[in-house]
Amino acid sequence: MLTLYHAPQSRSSRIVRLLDELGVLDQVEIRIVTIARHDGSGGADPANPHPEGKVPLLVHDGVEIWESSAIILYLTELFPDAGLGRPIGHPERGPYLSWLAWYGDVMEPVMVFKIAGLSHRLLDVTFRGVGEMTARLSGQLSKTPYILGNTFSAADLLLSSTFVWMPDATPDVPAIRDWMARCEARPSAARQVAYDKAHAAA
Ligand SMILES: N[C@@H](CCC(=O)N[C@@H](CS)C(=O)NCC(=O)O)C(=O)O
Repeated sequence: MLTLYHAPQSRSSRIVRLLDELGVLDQVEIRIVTIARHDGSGGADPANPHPEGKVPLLVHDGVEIWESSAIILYLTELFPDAGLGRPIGHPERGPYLSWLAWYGDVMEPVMVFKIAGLSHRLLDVTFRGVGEMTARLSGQLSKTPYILGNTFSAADLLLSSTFVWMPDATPDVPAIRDWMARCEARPSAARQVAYDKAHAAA
């Protein structure tokens, strides 16, 4: 039994999209919950068991999995047939794990600090900044069409979700813009938007 706690137009939207890409939307119960939004609207939902009131949260046979990158790794291993993860022994396994972790440990903090207008030497030393983040992405994407190589993976889905969420923050670099266009041309992108629109009232 798999349950995803989801708030439309939030970080859990990318997990709905992943379920679609995996072809398993019908095998997961999606429970729509409210969350506290940055604009002060909404609020934590008592129906959401996430200890911090956040989404996404995946529950599999009573076991909770939280944090987007962990959920993505979990789901791509549970449903390997779509080829969106990279199994142990695959030459792209190391980069797959690394980009998933890099998202949460570097990319997300860097973007949040930038949008919050925060700047501090310790933040720069620890996470670097938007310039370095952009260089890291474009360094890979100028060599290969997707972040791991020649085929789309769940790492592309996770990393690109940042700029789906904040299009104005997309670096004006051809390799990144072209990669975003490739990722967003996938039918799952439009279906995810339609899904959230249909459930937006929650
Ligand atoms: N690093 C976490 C972040 C989760 C997160 O902050 N989710 C937001 C939605 S965009 C949330 O639930 N916010 C409600 C709150 O902070 O109470 C992940 O990627 O899963």
